Amino acid sequence: MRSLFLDALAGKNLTSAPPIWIMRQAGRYLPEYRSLREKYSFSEMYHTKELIAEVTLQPLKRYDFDAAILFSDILVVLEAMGRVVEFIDGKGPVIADSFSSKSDLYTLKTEGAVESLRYVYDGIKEVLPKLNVPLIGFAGGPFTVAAYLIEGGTTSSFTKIKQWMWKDPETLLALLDRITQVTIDYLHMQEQAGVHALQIFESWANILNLEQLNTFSLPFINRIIKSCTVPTLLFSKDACRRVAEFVSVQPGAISFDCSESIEWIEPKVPATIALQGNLDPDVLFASHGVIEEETARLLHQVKNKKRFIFNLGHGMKPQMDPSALQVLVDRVRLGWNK
Ligand code: 1CP
Repeated sequence: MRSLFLDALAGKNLTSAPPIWIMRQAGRYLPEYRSLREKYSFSEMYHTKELIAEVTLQPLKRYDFDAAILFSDILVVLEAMGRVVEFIDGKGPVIADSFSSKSDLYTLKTEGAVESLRYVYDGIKEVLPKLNVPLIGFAGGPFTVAAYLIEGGTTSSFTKIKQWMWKDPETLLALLDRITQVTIDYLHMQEQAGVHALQIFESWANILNLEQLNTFSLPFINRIIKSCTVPTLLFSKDACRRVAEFVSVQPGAISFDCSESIEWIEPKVPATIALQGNLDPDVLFASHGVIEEETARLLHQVKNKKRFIFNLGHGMKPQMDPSALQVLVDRVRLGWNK
């Protein structure tokens, strides 16, 4: 197996180019994904091992990526805990029986809940023999998963979870503890199926102030990271704002957004933690010439870094053109000496 990605996580990439994979590399910007979606719902797709494998492989058939990411979603953990998660086109996820009172704590399954996620295990087993690069498994950070459960879906105001934080933090902490237990079991299951690394998507940690981050997010992330045996990568929106805090939980890598340069980030991160990122995703809306220039600019900043993984500051958007991503991947392959 070619493994520039694992080499970079271990601080052993001695080539003149970093490994590359892209967040949301599988998904709606790909015409082949959209044509599968005409036949199947998103839910059918992530519950079916053959389709999990097919969609995981779709971006790798087009692009010379150094890692695959499992096709699934962070909200499957809520399904395992007994909630119904619906993905509605144009609206996003909806959890009808959201978390609204303390007694809901006792309706959430924890012990053995992960058994109902066996289809993810089967999907990993299905795709692994077809891959010649490492497979990244993942889960949501407990705070982020709790936010979807409490808000009942996507939100920009987070009014309900903020009320829990201020009115009844003990209940919120008990909920986070339960989600953490299932998440640890779930990641353990992915490791047993054979994933090579695990990314934790604590996407919404950016809405927390420092004290809240240290109360409602990091202790749970810390437990998760400590329980993993394969390398971990930690993602949050606006990670540049919280470098020291994310360093404190010692993931194998931190995925950074594009609000600061690698030169600004690097001295704040110990050499034992890999950096992942951090090209502005919207660069992919620019001309091919500008994509090459911006990619080269980042490559020159990471010259000779053994622990760097090329990615976007956040993920692909459905409106992006697959040919723009090809230009970016080709430029990364040329490396930092060009
Ligand atoms: O076809 C469709 O309509 C489904 C679109 C889609 C896809 C392709 C959703 C719905 N999820 C996914 C896959 C997915 N989600 C992956 C694997 C594929 C890949 O990355 O290549 C991963 C890692 C995720 C993770 C995920 N889901 C996150 C964390 C990452 C991030 O972007 O912050 C979050 C927050 C979700 C929730 C989610 N899933 C889907 C939607 C529309 C949403 C809501 C997003 C929001 O609230 O803004």
